[in-house]
Amino acid sequence: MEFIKLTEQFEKHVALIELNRPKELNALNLQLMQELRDTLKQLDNNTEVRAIIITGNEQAFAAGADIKQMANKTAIDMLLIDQFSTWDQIRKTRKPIIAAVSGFALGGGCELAMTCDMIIASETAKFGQPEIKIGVMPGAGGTQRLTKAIGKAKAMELVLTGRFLSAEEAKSYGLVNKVVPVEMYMFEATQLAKEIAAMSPIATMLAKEAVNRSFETFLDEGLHFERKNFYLAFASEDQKEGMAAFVEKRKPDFKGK
Ligand code: DAK
Repeated sequence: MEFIKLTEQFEKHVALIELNRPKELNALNLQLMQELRDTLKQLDNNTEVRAIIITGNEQAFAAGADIKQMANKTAIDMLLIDQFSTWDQIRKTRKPIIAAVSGFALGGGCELAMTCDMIIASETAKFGQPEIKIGVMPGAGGTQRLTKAIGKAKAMELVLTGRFLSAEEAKSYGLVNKVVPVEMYMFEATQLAKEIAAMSPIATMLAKEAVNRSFETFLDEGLHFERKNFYLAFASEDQKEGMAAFVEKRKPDFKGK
């Protein structure tokens, strides 16, 4: 892999993916996105991995899709490349993904962070959908996810002006989980990943799926879906272990079975 650095055992049950095109501020070209998709698929199938962190570097999480690669494409080129199937695969990752964001998270970079399940940001993080400034609009979920995360008025402002949100603003609007000094964001993301990785991976997977459902459906269907996953959790050994451990006043040892 050229543009993705993978550390499969970054911490116990935690994998780290680093976007690695630093000179281009991690602009997301097609190859990088395919490598990211394949890596996430591999980690999703690896039972040792229970949580995933995606990060860039201090300067940039990702400054968007690669404008130079897109500049001369026609609508039919875009249709045939079918980047959406790559993005859909990322969205379908069943294990929890934490975005550790420092510096620019713009356009596709912001959309990628929002496709993750949680965002830990450094104080230097800047979020935005500046596509309007180059004559297009968000294409990987930005108009939908940003609006759901921060509300219509603010999302409309960002999408129509291309303005950036500072990390603190992003936190005040509920886009990010936590903002910390730049030297702490990887530590915080790792702590969160470790905490999640200590839970039953089966319950985690079912719960992630159910929370995501709330974005995709009406309440009645969402509640129905949640109920099915709740029952399903009772088919796992982890449920027996978790509840037995509570009763016996000890720490549970989840096996992912
Ligand atoms: N693409 C290609 N190269 C980029 C880039 C990008 N998005 N962003 C930065 N770079 C490159 C710059 O060209 C420069 O390269 P050299 O000129 O040195 O060769 C290098 O990174 C450093 O950038 P700057 O010199 O510009 O650095 P500054 O600190 O002055 O400015 C900046 C940083 C982030 C404000 C600026 O680089 C900037 O405005 N970048 C573009 C931000 C942007 O417009 N992003 C949105 C792109 S459109 C889809 C999925 C996704 C998308 C579309 C469809 N499908 C599933 C169909 C997404 C679209 C987008 O993201």
